[in-house]
Amino acid sequence: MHLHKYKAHTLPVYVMAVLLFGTKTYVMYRFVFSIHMDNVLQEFILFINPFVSAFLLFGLSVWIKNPSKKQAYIRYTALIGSFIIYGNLVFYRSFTDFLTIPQLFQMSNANDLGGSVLSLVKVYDVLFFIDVVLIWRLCSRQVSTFLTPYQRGRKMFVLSVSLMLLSLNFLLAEMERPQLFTRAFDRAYLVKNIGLFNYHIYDLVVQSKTKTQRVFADGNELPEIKTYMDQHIHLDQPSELTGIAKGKNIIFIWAESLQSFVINNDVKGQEVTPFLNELTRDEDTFYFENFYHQTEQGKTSDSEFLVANSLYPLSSGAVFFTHAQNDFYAIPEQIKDIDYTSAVFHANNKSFWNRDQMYERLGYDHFYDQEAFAINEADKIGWGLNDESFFKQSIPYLDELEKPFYAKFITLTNHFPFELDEEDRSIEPYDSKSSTLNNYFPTVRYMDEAIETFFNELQSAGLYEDSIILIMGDHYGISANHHKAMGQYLNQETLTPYDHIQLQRVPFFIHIPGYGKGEIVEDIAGQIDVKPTLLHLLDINTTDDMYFGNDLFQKEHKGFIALRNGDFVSEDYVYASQSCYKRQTGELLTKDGTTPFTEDEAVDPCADLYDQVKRELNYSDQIIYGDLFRFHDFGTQR
Ligand code: GP9
Ligand code: MN
Repeated sequence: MHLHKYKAHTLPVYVMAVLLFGTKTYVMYRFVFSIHMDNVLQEFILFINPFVSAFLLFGLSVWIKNPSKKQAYIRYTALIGSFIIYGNLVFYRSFTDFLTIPQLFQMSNANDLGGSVLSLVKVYDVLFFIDVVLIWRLCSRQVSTFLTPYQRGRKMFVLSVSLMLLSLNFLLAEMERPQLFTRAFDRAYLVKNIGLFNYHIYDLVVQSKTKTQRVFADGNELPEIKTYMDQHIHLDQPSELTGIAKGKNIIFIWAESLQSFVINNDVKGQEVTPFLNELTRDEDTFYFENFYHQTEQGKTSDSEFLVANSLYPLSSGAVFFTHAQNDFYAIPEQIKDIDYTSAVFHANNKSFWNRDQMYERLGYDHFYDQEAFAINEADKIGWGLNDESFFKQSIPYLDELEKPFYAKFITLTNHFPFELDEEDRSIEPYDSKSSTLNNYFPTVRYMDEAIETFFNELQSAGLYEDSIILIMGDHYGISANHHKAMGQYLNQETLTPYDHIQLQRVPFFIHIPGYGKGEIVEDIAGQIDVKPTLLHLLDINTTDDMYFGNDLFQKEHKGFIALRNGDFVSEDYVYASQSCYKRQTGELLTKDGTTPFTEDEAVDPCADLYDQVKRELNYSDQIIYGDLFRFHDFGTQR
């Protein structure tokens, strides 16, 4: 009896607290929040994380000498920790999302929640505090463990173990989701990989960095940027197309990972994209064959940002995450003035890329996320609902939208790792050592067919005639890691930096039913140009606006397309990996910005543009970091 008692006392209270609080946290993550698990590694991380975090938190108590302070620390850590999890749960019940620091300070959200908060609290929720009660009581009973202060060695040991466990957790998280910390992706991913507490700390760091940069800006930076724009970007000459979309619905299809190299191309004798190929030749369609994506780590969300604002995304992280509190004057907000309704359709988790918050900021009226769709097992491919079913299920919603509308459809099936069951394939994969490239072709074809079906469905629903349909590839699907296989496909021994840049072309189509004078446009173009082009099609006056893009239908162009890493393309040159190439031939002109290879190029022909590109990217960054649009008057349409 005595021995038993002694044994029970050998387990220090903080360790008991770790076990109790850790178990509670795990049970809540796994069974109360509906966090979706994709694989065993995620399951494992989710299992260890609550204990790792709890060990770090409660383990700190060994440093406190005073017994009553130590007792209070353990008790209040358990209590406050539980309230943090519980607060998230209440929020989650209403928004299926985790709290962010900005939201915590946003009254509008609190009001949304205010009235219904009681309905989100359940009687059985008291069970989530059982561990707190137990820890509280343990603290008073096992007083003896509080009396003996720990030796320095023991303290260091506890701290080292916590930090090692934490590093292991982060390492596994990074393995499960490379670049998790720089790119963030999705709050649900962050929480399941690093836990709620670490997620809140991460969010705090990101948001404070953003806030500090913002505080130091006062709007004095704007005149210089505006002067630059006035000098280089001329948007005041109407084109033949100006106003053609006035009053029409805009249907904008974001084609996941679609690159231009598949257009009018085949694989093993089979056309890859028969429908899109037909569109390139269609008389109602403009096809931009030298259109570049300009995205970075924020991938799809970066392309959305580029199009909505005609600003560049950031060189690291996803601006959708880091600057979702900024003032923008994005397309959806702008077109409200001409009575357009805006909506996004995307059958994924709404917090992916922080879309739910960013869309509100950009002024979207509706967001049909995965909850708006029935996602049966049979209709799932890869990341979720297949494109066919996605489009089909969207039609009734689209039909109900108030007209005219601006509706964006983000597809999902053609996403890495390009999974598609054999029976769903219309063409065979390619044969190379890269299964990624091999499988890309059948999923691209799948998407091509889904888009064709969507066109037909729009026609049957009577939505086609009165609409203008845009299709754009969001970013590359095949990364530079697959260059060897890509070289084999393109019949090239090696791919140079020039080839790499040319592979950053993504298709862009503007389809205007009944127009009759469409063509293939050879001019260089990029995602930065979509906004001014589209606004002019809608006949919106853009003189007071701030853009870095051109109207693709106007004669005068800025003359280059900047990629986010500083590489660029002009009508004559391609600049990549510190080298200047002739755009039409790929001939290497200068290397490392210094050595001209040809006699007639006395100086590096890319040098001037190089400086301008740097300058422009820097201006765009300044606007985002300083939240400078809050100081700009966007004129009458605001
Ligand atoms: C996720 C989808 C894909 O919702 O947009 O994102 P990506 O990985 O392509 O950026
Ligand atoms: Mn994408």
